[in-house]
Amino acid sequence: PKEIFLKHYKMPDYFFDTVDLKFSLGEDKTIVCSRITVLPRVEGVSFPLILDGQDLKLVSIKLNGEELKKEDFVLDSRHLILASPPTKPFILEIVTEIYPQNNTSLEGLYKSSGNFCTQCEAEGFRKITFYQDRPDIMAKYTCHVEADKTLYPVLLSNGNLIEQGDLEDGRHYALWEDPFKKPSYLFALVAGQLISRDDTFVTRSGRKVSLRIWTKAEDVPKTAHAMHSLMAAMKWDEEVFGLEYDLDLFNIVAVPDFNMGAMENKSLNIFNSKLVLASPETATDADYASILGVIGHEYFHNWTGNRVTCRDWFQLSLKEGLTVFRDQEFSSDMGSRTVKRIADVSRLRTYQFPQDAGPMAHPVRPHSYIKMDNFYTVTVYEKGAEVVRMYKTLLGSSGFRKGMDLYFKRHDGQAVTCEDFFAAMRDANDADFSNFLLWYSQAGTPLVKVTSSYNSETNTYSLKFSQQVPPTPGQPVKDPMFIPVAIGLLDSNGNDLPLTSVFHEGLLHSISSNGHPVSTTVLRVTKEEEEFVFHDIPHKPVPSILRNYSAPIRLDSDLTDDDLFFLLDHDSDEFNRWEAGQILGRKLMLSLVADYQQNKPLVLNPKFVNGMKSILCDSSLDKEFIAKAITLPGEGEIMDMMEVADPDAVHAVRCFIKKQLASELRGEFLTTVKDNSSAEPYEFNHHNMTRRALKNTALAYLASLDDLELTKLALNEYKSATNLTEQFAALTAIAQNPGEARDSVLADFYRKWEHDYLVVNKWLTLQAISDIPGNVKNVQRLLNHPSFDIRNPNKVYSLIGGFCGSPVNLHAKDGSGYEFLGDIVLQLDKLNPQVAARMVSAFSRWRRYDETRQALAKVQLEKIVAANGLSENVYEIASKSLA
Ligand code: B3K
Ligand code: ZN
Repeated sequence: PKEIFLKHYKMPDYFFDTVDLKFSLGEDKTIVCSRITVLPRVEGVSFPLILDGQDLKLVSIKLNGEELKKEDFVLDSRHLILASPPTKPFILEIVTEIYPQNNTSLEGLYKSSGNFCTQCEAEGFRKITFYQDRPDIMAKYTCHVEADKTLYPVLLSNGNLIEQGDLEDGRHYALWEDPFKKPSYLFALVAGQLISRDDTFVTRSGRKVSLRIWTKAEDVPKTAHAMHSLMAAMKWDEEVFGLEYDLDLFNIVAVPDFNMGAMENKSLNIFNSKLVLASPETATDADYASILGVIGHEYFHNWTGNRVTCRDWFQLSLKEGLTVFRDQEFSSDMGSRTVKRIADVSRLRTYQFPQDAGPMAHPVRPHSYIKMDNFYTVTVYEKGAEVVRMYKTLLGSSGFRKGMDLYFKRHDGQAVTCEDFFAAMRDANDADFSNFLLWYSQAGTPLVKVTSSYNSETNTYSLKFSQQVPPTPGQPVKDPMFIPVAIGLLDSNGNDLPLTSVFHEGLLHSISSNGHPVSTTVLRVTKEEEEFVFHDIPHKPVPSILRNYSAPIRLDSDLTDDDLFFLLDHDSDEFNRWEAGQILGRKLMLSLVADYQQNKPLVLNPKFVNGMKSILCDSSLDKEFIAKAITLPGEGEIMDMMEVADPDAVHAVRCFIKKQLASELRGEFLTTVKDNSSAEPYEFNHHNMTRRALKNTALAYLASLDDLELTKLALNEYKSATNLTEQFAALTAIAQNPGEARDSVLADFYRKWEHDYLVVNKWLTLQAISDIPGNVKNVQRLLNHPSFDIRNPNKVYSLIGGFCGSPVNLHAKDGSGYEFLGDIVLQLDKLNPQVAARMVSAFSRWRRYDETRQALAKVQLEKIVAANGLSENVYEIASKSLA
């Protein structure tokens, strides 16, 4: 396999101006004709024209109308090369044959439950026709689609429908024209039996946009929330960024077979149906929230990604980091900002930190890849979004907006780089960003240590920072980064102290806004070691550091437990209140893990119980915030902090604390469940959602006690629930404990929802992720369950992905989890390399475990790498994991 490097980027020698595509869709083959106007970059000089192509049967190729003969071009398994094409503009016409009905990779043109659909990002267009399949080739497309009218009554592609009609033999056609230049990865085609929910959005400049969400007929009622989300997103982008939609039609199609969440093809978004379909009975609050966020995300790409796209795939975060940031902000504005921030930071910690500390660690802008699909990662997306957020933290809302405006002014219609975004932010604000660009090129999570001291004679308070960026593959030594640290200081009553000035590098800087002191200031930490001294601080404060998580770092401070309990109670920055609880939770869990490993009895610190109790009973707090604040840090997070990760100890300790809290706060939890029950019909709004979140968290605590009365309570909740959020939470609560209640309620749930594959997938996950010892056997059995299908990515993510989410069983000491995963990865790889690669990633941190586990995991990785015909996708991850 060949590695591709950012530093080898070269401008293309030929540009494509217009592309006219013609698809004749059929049951045993599809014929694709493409007619491209090619413009040499430098006229008069001849270079070879290299077209990408994969799994294509070439039927014919013509240049300026003349059929080319075998000796006029070179064809290998990945390319079609014209050695010396004309040095003036010319027309290339290529006819290929493809077989979508056999395409299990779900990349290129394929079939999903009888319908045709496409997925071209990153490099799937080359599975449709020969093309320069790279994002800096931007062309205007037309697309003519013809197919059997009965089987495929709906024919969709990008842009505007300009013609349609009937043909002979029961066939019909549609001709689409997209007026905007686009890279091939944004091309889309859908054909099939689909019905749409229609609505209209009028943009603020008065353009009437038809909105259509397509799905199979019986699911149309479940698209109301998606439509509502789309309209909210369109409005929000106008209000917050001044960005309007630019065509008269916007289509979304929901398909059941899709490798990822969704795809932002110009004016024809294609979605995994689990991110479109929702009804109170079949989707949870979490599903409703994801749908809102992802519909927003794909819509926002119309500007950040489509109108301004990436020069090359290394720049992926240019569109993804920015668009994730935009969808995070959108969701924050639609719900609770703090809770959304907590959820996003948890996600970063749970998934991105481990990636950044493992063999697949890569910068937000990777330096190289074997298979681009492997770099649609939490680093490029979520850490990338944190990088965008830092610009905003540094520039403020209006400065950030100025930067965005300049970015679009300069680059609309172009394929650009991360530096271009950086330059727009900098130039629009005349900002000094020193070494900020390192965020794009250095991998690893910076570790920042802070020590504090108070001087009562001078009334000064000093914070000393030191930073270190850990080595990552290919980057043994790092430079210090530019880290914005938002700070507040609390007085002894827990109020924010006014901040007036700070002494730094020999200068006293005043900090104020319009002449008034502020309660939060952003320090710019740029050196390995650095001190900031606050003046006019009348007594020793408690510092609130990294407010709202102002930079994607690990923070290590000298705050005492008392300080942390104080912050948990008082910090005006709600994010840091949650964070204080989490730091306490992490410390507690780590010390109990040590006790457990030394066979000491486990005892829970009463202060922690009290802290949790006061949060739980604080009626002034947002209920979802309470639910988050009383949830312990995840097992992975704790394992990450250990020298040698010990899944059994961490799991035992987390269960112990959970049960201990449940039994000590039993009365409070029972009241919480009672007070937050409601018989009102389901509504997805903040008030009801937070109520359900808190109730469900309390119920999970209670049911962990495995006591008859509480199981009955949960069973009653299960039976009386009128929506999936509460029903599934009750099921999950009951399923914690093996036994009769669990078995019968799981069986009941399946009987009830057998007909709804999205609900059944949750049922699969719930069983797969179970910590019941030896659960690998159940998962193996479920592989043969009628509801499972290894060709459907959602089912694989539910069952196999679910199993990987259970550390005790994946890392079972007898190696059974590893062996199971190793076998299934090889089986998947033959069908769908992208999905297989996602699953093999669960092995990547094998070196974090003890020697016995390491040896067992290594055997599986070696088995995988040695397999015949292994895909590049899986090879890249498995071989890098072994390196
Ligand atoms: N841009 C797509 C992801 C494509 C993944 C290709 N393997 C969805 C998104 O991020 O919006
Ligand atoms: Zn995206």
